[in-house]
Amino acid sequence: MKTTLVYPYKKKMFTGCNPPVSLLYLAAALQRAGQDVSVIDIDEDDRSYAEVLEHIKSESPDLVGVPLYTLALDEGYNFVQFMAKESHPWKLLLGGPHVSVSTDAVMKEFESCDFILRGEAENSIVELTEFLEKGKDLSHVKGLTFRKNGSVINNPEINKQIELNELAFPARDLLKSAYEKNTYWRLGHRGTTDFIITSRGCPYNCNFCFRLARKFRKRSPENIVAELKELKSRGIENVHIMDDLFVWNKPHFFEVVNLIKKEKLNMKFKVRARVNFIDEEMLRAMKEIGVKSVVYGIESGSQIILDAMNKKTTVEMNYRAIRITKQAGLECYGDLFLGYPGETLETIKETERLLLKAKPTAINLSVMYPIPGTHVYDEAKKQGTLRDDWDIHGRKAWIKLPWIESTDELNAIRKRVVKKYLRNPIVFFNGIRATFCKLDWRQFKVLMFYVLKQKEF
Ligand code: B12
Ligand code: SF4
Repeated sequence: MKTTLVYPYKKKMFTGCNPPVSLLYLAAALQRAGQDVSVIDIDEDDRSYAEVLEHIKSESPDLVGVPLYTLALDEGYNFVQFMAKESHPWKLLLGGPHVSVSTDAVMKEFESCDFILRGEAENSIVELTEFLEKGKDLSHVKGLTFRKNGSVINNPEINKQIELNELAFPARDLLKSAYEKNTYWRLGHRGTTDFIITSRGCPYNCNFCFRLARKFRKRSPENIVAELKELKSRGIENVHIMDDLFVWNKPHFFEVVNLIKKEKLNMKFKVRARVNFIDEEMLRAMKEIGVKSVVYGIESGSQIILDAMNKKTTVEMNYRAIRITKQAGLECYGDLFLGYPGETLETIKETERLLLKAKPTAINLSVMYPIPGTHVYDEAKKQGTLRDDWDIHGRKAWIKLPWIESTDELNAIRKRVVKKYLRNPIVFFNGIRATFCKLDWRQFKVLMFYVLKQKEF
């Protein structure tokens, strides 16, 4: 039984490109179970759908797996439709965040889909392939949705949470050629950049956030450092620790840090952190082990909005986190968005004030997208403020605020805020220092191409 997992989304941006770690986790589980598996990433050599399809055919798989994301549903659909144009011998399996919530809609819209695996799928994908191989009754595969005699069957959820320390590390070998071609990189880091996930689930309940699994589980320090050592042995020197909760438990955080020191890993890190857990001692320790930048979910500069989001942070914590991070000599990145219910021109001004006063090194300011499965989406639906909805043709859901008629208006405001922030001389200077001075030639070319493409700055 051969499975091919495909990542058909272009992840390549002017800021970098990440490997499809979720698929590499699934592949590792299949490999460990003795199954034949391959992984295809569209970003390797900037392939077209036709080239990806040719590659899939050359693998002669029995099962092809594709992830779906709500915000990229149209892209996922286009790819699946492209595959379905020709008859093929394999079964199509869909998985990932979007299918886990909108299962029935996906089964309806994606007519060529044979199976869906809901939730974390390392165990269930192994079960599915083994059941298919042996021709066993699929109604016993937990978390599986499938078609039988014209109807859709949803098997019960997987009750057992996956124990993270027991998982095989992502099967990066399966994308060896992509790694060798330096497909994966981040702006501000020379050479290959990879990412790791040190925990899953989250004990918080931010109203806008989509979580596949709620129960918080973290990997042991030994397990985390073993994966880092493996990355190092592959020649990867830059690692992004992607989960917010890496800093959640201070003793655990220091155990990881001390182990990294002991192993003399000498790598460069970018770390995500929550503003309410960070302090000077942790930042000093981060600097010592090679952390270069910290990313915070700042979200907003308004307390009213932070409270409405149930973020459990304060504006003061946001200011403080940015200040002490920069004081520690680290770059500070902030993720924020505009348009949460309750947002007004005044709350946006507060966000703008925070950006211009605290001056994080770089920001990612977006507009609010309500994702199915989140509290804010459900509430907006109940209150009649949800406009449009996600569909396979690229339509996006948004939440009506009393003072805006479309997300375009919000986007225009967002652009104005970003421009003001970027035109601040200190921000501009820091931005140049954090990016241009650290580029290798290839990254420089990508960035210049992007800058020249912009009509205005
Ligand atoms: C790193 C990351 C990225 C990176 C890299 C993604 C990559 N190459 O894998 C980048 C920056 C490219 C990215 C992009 C996007 N991301 Co993102 N990303 C993440 C992040 C932080 C970690 C993902 C990860 O690797 N998790 C660890 C793995 C093991 O978990 P997992 O991805 O959920 O995978 C498990 C299951 O979902 C399932 N599964 C996943 N894929 C498949 C496929 C098959 C066939 C099967 C059977 C099962 C299956 O099994 C996996 C193993 O248990 C998550 C948040 C999080 N903590 O998970 C957001 C997250 C996945 N991203 C999200 C979103 C919205 C996006 C974007 C749509 C954003 C945008 N505006 O474009 C894009 C879409 C994807 C794309 N175009 O590539 C949302 C998804 C919500 C949703 N309902 O769709 C999340 C959950 C963040 C959030 N809370 O809002 N992302
Ligand atoms: S935004 Fe971060 S802290 Fe909030 S629920 Fe999501 S992962 Fe947890």
